Amino acid sequence: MKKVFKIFILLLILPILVSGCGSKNESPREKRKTEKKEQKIMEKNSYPSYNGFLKVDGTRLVNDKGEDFILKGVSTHGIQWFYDLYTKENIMSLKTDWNTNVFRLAMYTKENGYIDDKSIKDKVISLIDTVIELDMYVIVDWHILSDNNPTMYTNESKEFFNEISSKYKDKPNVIYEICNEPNGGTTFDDIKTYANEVIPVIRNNSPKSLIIVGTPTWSQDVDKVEKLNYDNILYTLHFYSGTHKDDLRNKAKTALNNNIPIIVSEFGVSDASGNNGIYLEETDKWIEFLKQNKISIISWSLCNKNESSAILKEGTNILNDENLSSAGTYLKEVFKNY
Ligand code: IDC
Repeated sequence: MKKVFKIFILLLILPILVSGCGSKNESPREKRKTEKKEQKIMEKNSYPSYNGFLKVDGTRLVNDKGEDFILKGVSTHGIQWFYDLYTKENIMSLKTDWNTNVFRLAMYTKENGYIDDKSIKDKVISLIDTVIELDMYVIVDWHILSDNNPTMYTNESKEFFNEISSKYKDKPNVIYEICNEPNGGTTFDDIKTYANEVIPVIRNNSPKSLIIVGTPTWSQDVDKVEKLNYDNILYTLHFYSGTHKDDLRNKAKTALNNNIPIIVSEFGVSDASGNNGIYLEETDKWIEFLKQNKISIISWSLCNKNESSAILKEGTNILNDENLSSAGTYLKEVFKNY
């Protein structure tokens, strides 16, 4: 009887003894539990409802509590071509399965984009609403490309951003990218002229908003940036790993040394055409460099076009593992570990 009682007591206190040691010497099960808990907190902490309006502090991106913050996510292809793919379900998969916290809306200005067809604005607004509902950040990208100099459509840009920033003035989710990729000889002075017109319009409506500014040579010359006279501005660097390597990373290093806050609001695992490759070893080098410097990253692109930077296989529509292209499979892992 006595022996049975002793065993009973031992069984009772054993878990306490084990868990007591746990803090220093956790069992694998306990460890998994703690990790899961930490993961949950991290996930919760990744979204706008926790982080609020993002801010720039030196070269750091921080949340409204001053804690380091990294945006990571995927860009649409041209909304004029692939709008039907950007369903709530697909964007939700990017959040829950891909571990991303931002979705970028590439609103082309030309190539049947906004300048040619203003009705695309309604699609952009509907997408912004969906992304906000999912508690993610959303980048509204004025996607200049064949119209190489942003000063070409300054008035249209002011009108567009005035409407969007007044509609979403209280929403920390919405981030403004005012000129995707200046090119064709556009200088930083041109960009400055344009930015000095557009930024005050946005800030007049939404003073705390985060704004991304493109840089010369398809958003590569971050080394040529002179800071604008506004708070909370990020300057963007775009790379495609098959084309842009050490030389461009060196520009990024120069920018950081010059105290210029940068973001990679577009990158591809293909070459600069959006096709060929894919170039995973080169992308790995980029990702390691960017991760070390806590730089935000957004990949090109969620579409099912027959080009190697596309995340979905041609002919598929639903963002699940089965439908991922090689680029998609690779990028999903990048985001999960970033
Ligand atoms: C590419 C698309 C391609 C499309 C082309 C022109 O992948 O399908 O035909 O635009 O519209 C960028 C641009 C981005 C480009 C991408 C790849 O921001 O619009 O998309 N790229 O060329 N800058 C460097 C590369």
